[in-house]
Amino acid sequence: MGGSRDLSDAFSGTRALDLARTLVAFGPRVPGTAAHDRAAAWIASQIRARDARLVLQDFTVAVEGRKVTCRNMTALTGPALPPGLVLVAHWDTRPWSDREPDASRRRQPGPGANDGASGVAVLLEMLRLLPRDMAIATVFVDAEDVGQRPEDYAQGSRAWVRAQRGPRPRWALILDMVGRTDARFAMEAASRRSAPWLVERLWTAAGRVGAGPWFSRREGPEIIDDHTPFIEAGIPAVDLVDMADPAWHTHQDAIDRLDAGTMAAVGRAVLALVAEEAGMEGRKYSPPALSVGYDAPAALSRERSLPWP
Ligand code: 1BN
Ligand code: ZN
Repeated sequence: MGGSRDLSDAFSGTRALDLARTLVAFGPRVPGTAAHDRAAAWIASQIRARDARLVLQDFTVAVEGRKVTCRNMTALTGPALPPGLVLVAHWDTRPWSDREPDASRRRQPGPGANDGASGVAVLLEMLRLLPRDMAIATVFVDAEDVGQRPEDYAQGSRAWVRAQRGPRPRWALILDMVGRTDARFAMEAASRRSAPWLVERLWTAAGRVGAGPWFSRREGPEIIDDHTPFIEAGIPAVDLVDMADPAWHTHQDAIDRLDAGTMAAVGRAVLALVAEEAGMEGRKYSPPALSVGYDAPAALSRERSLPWP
């Protein structure tokens, strides 16, 4: 996309949606299943294709009394320094569909399209574009959603934070459930307490790139999610999360409910924030030349029909 006006403008919502479709097609990414392992291998290959340095972290969690192996995958870009910025999405799928209206299906996992795949897809599309002159960790965490009790949630991000050495990152931004048609992001309460300045900067950046309609000024409730371990470790962290998805933890959380426009709004808002950090706001932008050819999917020609200014 040589013709981009600036960094955020280079983000393609259709590419992100295609990435989410590929990920969801592996089947529910429940730790301990073959679909989970195949999805991990695909995410790792996507990270490598964007010329990032891949760091794997394996750990075990207990799901219904069974020990299963989980895997965090970190994509490091920019200089070999401790990352100043951390971008996070969970890639696993909840083993159960607790909120499914049909009680007979509650013990089976749902597709995890918005819950899991949407954040991964937005981060993978961003990873192609991130400026390579800043040390950034883009982290695909596992085992966010194996919880029954509060302390069982966010185990992957807990393991990731625990393994960090060296200076603390400036901030972390978590993307969770960021792809639904009609998504409206409220300001999650723990994020506002942890980093009100970062919430403000992200919401302002969203307004600048035309993503304002997706970002509500309403204060949402506090939740436990992947921002929790960061905040507990003293790292300012914000969870951009759609807490009002009616398909959440049901079998309806499927790919057909995701929307390229929402994903573009999120990707562009976050990239505008990153551009601000990198002091490249408003500058004309060329994406990094990747050594592995990034396939330009047919999707790009469809991009023009996106409902986007
Ligand atoms: C996110 C995805 N979460 C679970 N699956 C955490 C969460 C908790 C999200 C409460 C919304 C409300
Ligand atoms: Zn969930």
